[in-house]
Amino acid sequence: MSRKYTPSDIEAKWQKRWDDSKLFNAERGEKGEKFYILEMFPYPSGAIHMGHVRNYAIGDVIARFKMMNGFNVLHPMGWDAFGMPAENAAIERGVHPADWTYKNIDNMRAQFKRLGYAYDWTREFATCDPEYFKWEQLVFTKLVEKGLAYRKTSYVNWCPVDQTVLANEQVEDGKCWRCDTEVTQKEMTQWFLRNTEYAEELLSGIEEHMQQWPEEVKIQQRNWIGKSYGTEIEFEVPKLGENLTVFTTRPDTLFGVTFMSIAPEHPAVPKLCAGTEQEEDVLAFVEKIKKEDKFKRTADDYKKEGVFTGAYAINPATGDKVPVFAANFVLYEYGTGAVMAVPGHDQRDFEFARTYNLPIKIVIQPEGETLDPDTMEAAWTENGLMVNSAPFDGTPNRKGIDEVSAWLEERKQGKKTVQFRLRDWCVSRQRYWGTPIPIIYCDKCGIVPVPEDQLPVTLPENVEFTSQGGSPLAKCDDFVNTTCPTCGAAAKRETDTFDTFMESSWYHLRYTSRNCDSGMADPEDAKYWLPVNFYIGGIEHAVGHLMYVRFYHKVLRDLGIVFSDEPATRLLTQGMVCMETYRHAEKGWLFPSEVERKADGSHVIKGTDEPVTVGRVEKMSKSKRNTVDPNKLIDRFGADTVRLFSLFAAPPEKSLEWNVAGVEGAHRFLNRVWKTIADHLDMWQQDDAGYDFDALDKNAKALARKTHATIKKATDDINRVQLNTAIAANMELINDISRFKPAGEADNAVLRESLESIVAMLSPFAPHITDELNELMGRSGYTVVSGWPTYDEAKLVTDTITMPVQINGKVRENLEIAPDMQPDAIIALAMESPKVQKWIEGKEIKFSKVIPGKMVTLAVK
Ligand code: ANZ
Ligand code: ZN
Repeated sequence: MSRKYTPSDIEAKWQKRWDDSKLFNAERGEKGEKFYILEMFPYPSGAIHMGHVRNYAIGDVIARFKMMNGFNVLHPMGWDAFGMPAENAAIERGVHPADWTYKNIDNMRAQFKRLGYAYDWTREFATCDPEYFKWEQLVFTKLVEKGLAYRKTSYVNWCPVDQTVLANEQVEDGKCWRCDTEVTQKEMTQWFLRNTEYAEELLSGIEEHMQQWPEEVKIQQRNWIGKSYGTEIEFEVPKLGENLTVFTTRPDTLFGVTFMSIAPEHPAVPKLCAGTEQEEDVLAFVEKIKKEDKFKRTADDYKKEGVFTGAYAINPATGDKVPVFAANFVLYEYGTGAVMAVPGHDQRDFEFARTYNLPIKIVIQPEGETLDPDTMEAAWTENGLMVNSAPFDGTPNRKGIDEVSAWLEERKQGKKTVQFRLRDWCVSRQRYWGTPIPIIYCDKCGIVPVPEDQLPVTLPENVEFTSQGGSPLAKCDDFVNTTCPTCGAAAKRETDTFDTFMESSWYHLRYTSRNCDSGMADPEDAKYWLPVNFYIGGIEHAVGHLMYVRFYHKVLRDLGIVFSDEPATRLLTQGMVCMETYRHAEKGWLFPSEVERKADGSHVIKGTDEPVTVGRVEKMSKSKRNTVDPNKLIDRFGADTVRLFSLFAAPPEKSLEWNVAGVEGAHRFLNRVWKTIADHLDMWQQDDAGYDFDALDKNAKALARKTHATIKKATDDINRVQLNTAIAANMELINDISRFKPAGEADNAVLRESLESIVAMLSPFAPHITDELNELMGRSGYTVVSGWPTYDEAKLVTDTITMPVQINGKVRENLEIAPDMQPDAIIALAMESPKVQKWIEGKEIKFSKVIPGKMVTLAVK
């Protein structure tokens, strides 16, 4: 045998064998409990990066570990294939998005295969396959029928660069999640899904079903759903001839209202100012604010501005007449879009009142203090006793919240309600490379969902891609012009496509039933495999994808397509892969491969004296050039090393700092495992003699114990997804193995057990080398099949201690005992020892005592 570990000799060979033997193909109902592990599928950008390697390696370890433990594992992979980069490539390079995408998929699939991930490739699909999105279109038409999908004209987030609408979840700090451009607001007619219908269940599901999700994700989801208990209060507005309703969480402050604020987009605004001298100013202000980003408008440091509308409202509690302002910080979509302003007790109202010289009235008095409206520097937002509030004076304000609500309800001036921050999901996008929205507009019949027998609605091929903006489909007459499915008259197709998050909302379902041609999935498949037992992906999806997929799953449940309440039982959010950054004064960011470290520790551009500054450790990104190409690493070290390093360098949830030394360390470790086994290969030529643990000498016992302790630790660690410490435990084990010098058959058996165990335990992490070693040891089959090693509790007992037995002042025996042995048991053990017996036989025991951890003393006569 070749004594040298050469990954390139073995990795492709094993990948082919796994493929040929369909080792990772899952079948429903095979024996063993089902275990569905899923990692968020990649966008086919063309090349994998270290973030992919790590993410998918984490999932692969869990998948293989579960296979070894007898589970029926489903571990699929596919492609989140629609999206903007394909379309941009078409604009910039003239390649068709489909060609670009499928070519990238081929590249990336090959790269994934090189990493030896245990996927069931028979279940692979790309979301741009018409046989995939066909079912999404069909479900959408059902949602239209059920009223869960609807069309609405509203102000939506608009990215001027990508020339498309964005969902709220896709706006980060007022910027487009893709291109970082400031988002503006645009009035458009769009399709929405009624997420808000499920708000309550999305919230309660967090408590009921998501015990195994990271706290951080749950907090973000709770805030995003934003349930708020409050009261709607009616304010009469004489000028309107009708009421304006406000939503407040603080009815206890009702007597302190000194003005009202209303969202500039509120339809009442033009009526409020009609005919007043302010009319023009108000309408100009409205136009200005409509274009502003809604998210910025809610920020604490956002400058509060407004204009008096010229109209007044009547406070239902006091009868006071208060001015109505259009104010930029009031959002039209939240609550009722109108707010009763209490500057004494709400900070935003306070700032607004100070700016526009509006009165401030104190209605909550802190105990032992008197607030002065003229001099106070901030609103009093804490608790206190109600004052200036007629029937409620002296009531603690917390109690007042309920009492004022009840009082208003009695007077029919208000009612308790619940508000959610969650908004319906805008799913229309003005792009080409997405799922066409299966709707036809007919002058006679109106909105007509495309009937099932005409699905899928596919994308036309010959479309012109320009950077001019506007939906490419709208310019494609062949696509747009069609006939009405209901009346046969000429009609037009919807030209928007779906948000790509629609496709990622049900891919977990499709994997369970990849070839189903009667719907999204065969109900038996969905029943058997779902929910996903273990889901892995980035925390950045906390309120985007991870909300959508939960919502959509519930919708599918209510359509009878899935049978669980939630898509995934357990979620792990993996950390980022980070690396040092390098920068040259003129050339800017440099790739690590362009930089050289000199002996004195300084950095220069390779082969020159030009100094390079080493910057912060940051998430690997193309823009900062702090990336390493996994392919080059695999060429050099093999896939097993790359996998092992990405798992060893940090716990899965934490960010990982990439470094060469770490990769080399992982490689050395695998080499050492290889060499140790290669050195002992003749051992497997003989029968395994086995060993009697109790009869082993001290060294052999220690190694056997170490082996079993390592199995226990690795098992527990992998179950807790502490993959780095599971690897570390095996590194310790190989150290102990190297030091062990077997003498005799029993010792050989101990060593053999250690080596076989280490191969099995490393198998999920480094599957190629372990399958090769397994075969070299003469064991047939694959390590994932031969199973995970088990440990024997009896062999785990921690080291014994030596306990001298003194008889009449002289040490006559040394007992080996467990450190936690009880005194009575120690004395009994001592008495049984032949050496002790010799000295006490026929004598009377006058005295016996155990000095814990030290010795046993006996006095005999
Ligand atoms: C009077 C008041 C007095 C308020 C006070 C607060 C403190 P959450 O917890 O987010 O539900 N509000 C209501 N609708 C709004 C809108 N569309 N845009 C901006 N602000 C709005 O907060 C509810 C509170 O936010 C409401 O209670 C209202 O101000 C404001 F001492 O009403 B409050
Ligand atoms: Zn028609």
